[in-house]
Parts: sequence; structure tokens; C-alpha cells
Amino acid sequence: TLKVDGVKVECEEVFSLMSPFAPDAASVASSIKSHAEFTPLFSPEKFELPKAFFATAQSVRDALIMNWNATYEYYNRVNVKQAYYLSMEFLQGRALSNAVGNLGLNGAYADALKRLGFDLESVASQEPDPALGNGGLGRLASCFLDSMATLNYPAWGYGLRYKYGLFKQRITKDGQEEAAEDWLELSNPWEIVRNDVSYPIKFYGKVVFGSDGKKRWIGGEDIVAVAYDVPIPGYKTKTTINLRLWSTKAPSEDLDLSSYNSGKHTEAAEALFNAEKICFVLYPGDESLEGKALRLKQQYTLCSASLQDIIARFETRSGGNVNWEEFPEKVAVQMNDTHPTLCIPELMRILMDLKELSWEDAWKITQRTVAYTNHTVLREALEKWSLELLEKLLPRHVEIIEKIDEELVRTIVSECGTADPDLLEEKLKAMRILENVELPSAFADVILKPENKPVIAKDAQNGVKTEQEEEKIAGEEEEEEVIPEPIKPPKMVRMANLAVVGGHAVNGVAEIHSEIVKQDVFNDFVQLWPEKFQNKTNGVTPRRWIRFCNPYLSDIITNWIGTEDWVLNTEKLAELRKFADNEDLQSEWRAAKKKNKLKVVALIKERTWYTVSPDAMFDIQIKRIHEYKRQLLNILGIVYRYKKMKEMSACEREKAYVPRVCIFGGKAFATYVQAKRIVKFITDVASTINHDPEIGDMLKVIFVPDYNVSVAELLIPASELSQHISTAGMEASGTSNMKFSMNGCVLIGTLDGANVEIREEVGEENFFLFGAKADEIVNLRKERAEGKFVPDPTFEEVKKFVRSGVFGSNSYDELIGSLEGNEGFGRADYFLVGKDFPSYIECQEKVDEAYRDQKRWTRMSILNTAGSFKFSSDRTIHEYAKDIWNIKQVKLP
Ligand code: B1N
Repeated sequence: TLKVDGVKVECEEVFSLMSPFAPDAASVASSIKSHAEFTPLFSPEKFELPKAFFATAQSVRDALIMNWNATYEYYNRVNVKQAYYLSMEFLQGRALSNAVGNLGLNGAYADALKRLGFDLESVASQEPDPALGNGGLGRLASCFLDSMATLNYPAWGYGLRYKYGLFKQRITKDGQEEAAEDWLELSNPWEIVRNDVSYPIKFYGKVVFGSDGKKRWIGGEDIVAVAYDVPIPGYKTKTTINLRLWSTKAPSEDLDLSSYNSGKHTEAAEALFNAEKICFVLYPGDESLEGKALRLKQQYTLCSASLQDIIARFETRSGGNVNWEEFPEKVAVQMNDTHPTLCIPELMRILMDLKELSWEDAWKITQRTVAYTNHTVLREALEKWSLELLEKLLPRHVEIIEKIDEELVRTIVSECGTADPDLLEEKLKAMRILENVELPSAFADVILKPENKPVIAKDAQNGVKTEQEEEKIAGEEEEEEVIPEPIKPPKMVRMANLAVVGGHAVNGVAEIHSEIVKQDVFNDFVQLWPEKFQNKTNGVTPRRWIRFCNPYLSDIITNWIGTEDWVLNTEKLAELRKFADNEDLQSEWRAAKKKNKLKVVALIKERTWYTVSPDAMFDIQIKRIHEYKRQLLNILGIVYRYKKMKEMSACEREKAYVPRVCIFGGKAFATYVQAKRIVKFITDVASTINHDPEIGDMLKVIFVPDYNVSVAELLIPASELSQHISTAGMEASGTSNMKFSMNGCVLIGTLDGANVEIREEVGEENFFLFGAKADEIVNLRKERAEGKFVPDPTFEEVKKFVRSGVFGSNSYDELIGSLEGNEGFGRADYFLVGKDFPSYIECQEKVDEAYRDQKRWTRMSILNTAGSFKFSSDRTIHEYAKDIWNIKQVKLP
């Protein structure tokens, strides 16, 4: 007799619980039953679906924990170099089917549940979808974990355990409404709280000199970060890695017991609440910046707790014989965008203040350890923090950042020289970490400060001013009389610059994006350190994004290729090319698509009450709602199509167009007004078109509410055309484009992000390309600003149609106005919807023509799957491991 979960059970039962590899249905069923009985989360008398889900998840978790332990123990024993992926977001999606699939236990679990009166799919659909991320950046982090585990790389993820995930989206007659996403309501069966793994985190306070003359950061607010471990199983391997999520709480002594006892409950518990609220909600910003102290506390918590943990592990594994120089040989830290950049000053602080290393040694170690991935070139999305706020919250870190900035200035001055003060000033302005901050005093002599520069222009240095210059000076003098004090621009810390300076590698996430990073965003740094800059084109896990979400297609692929190896070696997908015209494959291929479409027909019915035809083309755009992603271009294209259809007879309509179901999904940041207007507009258009009896199945518009990973897993396999239509140069990579292509969906898109590479791989005849190119954008915007842009009549026509009130009383002034004029509602069609509209419409006509020929279309579809092999995150992870992390695959014995 042994104890399991604190309960005595017979050995035979323990064995069945503990040997989940190749267990039969009977032992799985008994493990599920035992969890249902012994895990008292639900009332004992009933055994219904929610309880079945929890018991099943816990039985799978047993297997995961066993493998997790074995993996941890082995890495410890061989003291391998480990990579740590630090991310403020992990968009994990549901775990049950994925874990069962990766363990190869689908059959056993399906049979076991059948014996207990359930089916695996319904049980799995009970799981809440943990949305600890906003979109692509978070989902990428989760795909990376799957690949790291699958490929046996010693690597972990570190993140935060937000109590509430990304908000739930409801669609009402007023557009989007947000509600809290309480994903932990029924508790999370996958996580293991590690009360034995916790670290102190400090905020505020001050810096003092200790008796040894060294800097000490003291006082302030102390909280505790506690680890929650989520086991991440690899596919067909025992390797099970860890996603360690931090939650925050106050140290227990912070409960003011005497206040509490005297009845001041709220005051007494204030410290507890302050600590816990740090991990309450996921920051809902995607590519926008909101200077919230809480967000900064979140970022620092992630960095500090993770580094303390990594360092503790390094020390333990060094066995009392710590050689800090070896740290970068045992540890690689990848910063997922700039959000974890505080890792740089935090590692410096720990090494110098606590481990007593010199600045020089600490700096070398830090630089060799960390690396930075950039995910956006939108200037407004490059993170900056107010120096004042940072100084208050993290005074010691600001000292370190100032010193890093000073060293950087020294490097820039020595590289650039002082002969050309304008050039030097320009370089300093672009590259310094501190913005709007005076130069360190050491440089006062060598560098002319702006206020010391002569007022007169260079070409007028003979002392004679031009007429315009006289006027300008006079104007300035006059103005000075009315404007008393110029407002000083706020002092800021540029996190991207800090990340570039403090790390040994900087990478973009698609070829075109990495080029823009090099040529534009960080060009000055490239000239200084060209060897730092790399490209790592994103990828997605073929396990979740084809094998498990699209079993129909997966079976067909396996049958035709003759092996299931393609799930691990996606290059094998290319073998489908030779069957692209085979009629048997083609008809099987179409049948699989149809089955997936039927599932979506049911989903649409359930969520929107609209009935759509599975015989129409499914045309999908799912992603965060953002102006640069141009959902507005898509919906205006639909409006144009609708207008044309209305002008035709039924017969003409059917000749000119193929029936389509146009599906949208995505969330708009709660305070992003324009994005919310777009949602509202799409739903208004949908309700007009969908109720138009003349149009019927020829055109339907659906907005699927509350888009998340699970919805994507249903929509992507059912999609035939998918839209990736951002203004060229603005989407860093995109990753759903890869998922669609893998699932045999043809893309319509611009030459942006990973679209460029997808088109190269699948062949240009299998990709619908339109729109301006990235290198034309600057000029096109200039042309607009100068009033030289002449909009195409089709664009004028569609705007007029919208304004005529067809879609309700609203005339959408702000929305349509943003596409007009040179000033308009602020941005004068900054995203060039008007410019690309005619080529988009023309391209969509070509789509109809291609779809009419189902043989041609199916061939295009097969060639998309066949050509998608490069976009497995396995390929991406191999590249990171080799080029940035320098880690090796370690297979468990
Ligand atoms: O990262 C994805 C890319 O595929 C997308 O093109 C890119 O837009 C996305 C601030 C972001 N870039 N920046 C963010 C997310 C949250 C936040 O608070 C910025 N997300 C992306 C993966 O490379």
C-alpha cells in the first residue's frame, strides 16, 4: 500500500497511475476514475463532463510529472547549457488534446473515456482556453515551447501567471464589449504550485553605500514571486520541459494583524492586495504603449524572479564551485521583444551588488548571456519608459542604465569622432538609451551641446544672414515673448536601444522584417556591430496547427506520403507535390476540407445564429483588429462586391462571382477607438448583407465573437482563402499565414512579413498578390501629404455607398474620413487603403476565377501544404539553438 495524493491506494493501482507510457484503456480508465474520486473539486455524487475533464487532465498530468522529473533530473546530472525564453505572454491554448497527442495516448484515452461514458472531444472542449497573451507574439512563444520539448533542447519558458487572461469579447449592437476572463475560476489542473520556489522582489527604496563601500538597494516595498510550473511535453519524446509562471504575493509578515484585529480590515490587508494585483491582468496592449507603473512592476517581476531562479540553478549545478565566467556557457536568456529588457540591468545588479563582480566582468557576462528578438518596426510601439518613474521604482537599475548609456556615448564618440559635430549629434540622438537627457558631464568638452551651437545656418557662416533667416530669428524672438517657458520633453529610457546594446544578438522575425530592422530601425547600431544582427523567420508547431487540429487532412497526408514522419520532419510534406494533380488525392483533399467546413458551419450557428452554406468559399481574416492589418480594406472590398451584386440580375451575379462566406475574428484593444469602430462597421455590414434575401448564399459576412486559440483551431482547417493584407512593411512576420498555408489554404496578401517567404516556397502562382511594396510606402505617403494622390473611382464609389446609409443610420464619418484628405481625421489614410483598393479588388476577381475551377484550386491548396514545410517552429528553434543560444539537443536516456 502506498500514498498517492495523500490517499492510501493499493500498489497495483499506483502502478497503473504511474505507468502511463503505453497504458491500455483499462488502466487509463482506472486512473481517471481514481482522480475523479480523490480530487475533491466537484461534488462526489455526480460524474459529469466538467469533472471528467479535470480527472482526465490530472491523469495525464501524472504522466507529464513523471517525465518532467526525469528531464529535470537528467539536465541537472549532465549540467547542460539551458536556454530560457522570457516572455510577458504565452498564448498556450487548451492543453488536454495536445498533451494526449504528444504522449501518443490518443487511442487509450479515447477508449478509456468511452468506457466511462464520455467522448474525448467533448471532454477536451470543457477546458478553458488560457489566454495569457494578446496575439502572435504570445502564440509564437507557445509554439517555441512545443518545438523545444519535441527537439529535446534543454530550454524553459518563463512568464507571468495572470489571474485574468485577455478579456472575453462580446459583440452587441454597439460593437465590442469586454468582460473579465476568469480562466482560473475552476482552478487549473495543469499547474503545480511550487511554494518551495519563491524569490523576494523589491520596488522603490533607495541606494546607499554599505560599510564595504559597495552600493546597496534598501528599503521600499518587498513582495514575493512564487513559481507555478506547467509541464510542456514534447511530441513522441520523453522530454518534458517547464513553463514557469510567476505569481506575486506579499510576505506573510505584511498582514498588519493588530490593525486587522482592531477592525481595520481593508488597511490591514492593503499590502497583500498591492502585491497580488501585480499579476491580476494581462496587459491588453498589442503594439501600443501605455505607461502604467503596474506594467513596469510586472516586467520587473518577470525579470528579477526568473534571473534569481536561473542563477540559483547555476549555483546549485556548480556544486559550491562557482565560476561566474562560465555563466554564459550554461545559460542563454532570450528576451521576447523589449518587455523583459530589465533583465540587463537586473543581471548586472545581481552580479555586481550581490555576487561582488566588477562592472567589466558583469558586463561581459550579461552581454554574452542575453539576446533580443524584435517583433515590430512601428515606431510608436518601440517601448519607452519614463526615467522619472523608473528612478522611483528601480533606483539602482537607473544608475546602471545611466552607466550603460555613458559607456555607449563613449563608444559612439570614439567610433564617430568629433570632426563632424552634426553627424555625432545625430548618432547620439538615434542611439542613446536615454532620451532628452543631457550628456554625461565627462563629454561636455568634446561634444557641442545643441544650446552651444551657433544659431546661424552653416552656409551663412560668413556672418551675413539671409532674408529668411532674419525673418525666422525675428519670428522666434516675437514668439518668445508670448510663450513663457518651453515645455521640456520628458526624459525617457528607450528599451529597444538598451536591448540592442546589452545583448549579443538582435533578430527580426522574417527576412523582410530583419532587413527593415537593419536598414531603418537600428541602422546606426548595425554600422557599429554588424555581427549582432540576424534573421530568424518565425514558425508554428505542426503538432497543434495541423496534426491535432486537422486530423482529416493529417490522415490523408500520412496515407499519401506513406509515413507520419512529416509531423517531425515537415520537409516530407514536399512529397505531396508530385500528387498535386492526382484526382484521387484531390477528391480526398476536398472531402476533408468539407468536413472541416461543416464544423465551422455549426460553430457559426452556435455563436452568431447565422446559417451559412458549406458549399460557399470560406474566406477568413482572423487576427487582432488593427488599422495596419487593414480589416477595413477587406470589409470595403466586401461592400464593393455587395454593391456590384445588387446592380446585377441573379444570373449575372452567379456568372460574375462565386458564393462566399467572409469570416472575421479578432479583438480590438479596449481603448483603441478606431479598431472598435472597425468591429462595429463589420458587424453592421454583416447584418445588412446577411438579411438581404436577394443575395442569399452568394455572400455572407460573419464576425465570430471572442476569437482565441481554440476558435483558430477550428477556423484554419476550414479556410479556403485567407487574408494577410497589411500595409507593406508593417507586419513583422505574421504567423497565422503559416498555419493557413499548412492547412491547404490559399493566401491573398501583400508583400509583407512572412508572406514574402511563403509565396517563394509555395510558388507565386499559388498565392494571390496585390498592393504596394514596402519600399514604395514612404513615397506614397509623401504623395498623399502633398495632395498628389488621385483615388481610383472604385474607391470613391465604395465610400459613397457606405455614406449613403445602407448599413444603418451611421455614416461612419470617423472611419471613412480617416481614409480621406491630407489631414482627414488625423492620419490621411496612413495605411494606404485607398491606394491598394483597386489592386485588391482586381486580385479578388482572380480568386473567384480560380475557385470556379475546383481542380486548379485544389492543386493550389495541395501545393500550399506541400510548400509550407519551412514554417515549422522546429526549423526556427534549430536556428536559435545554433546561431544564438549555442545549446545542444539532449536526449534522455
Ligand atoms: O509578433 C508576431 C509577429 O508575427 C507579428 O507580425 C507582430 O505584429 C507581433 C506589444 C506586441 N509585435 N509586437 C507585438 C505584443 C504585445 C505588446 O504589449 C507588442 N506583437 C507583435 C510574432 O513575431
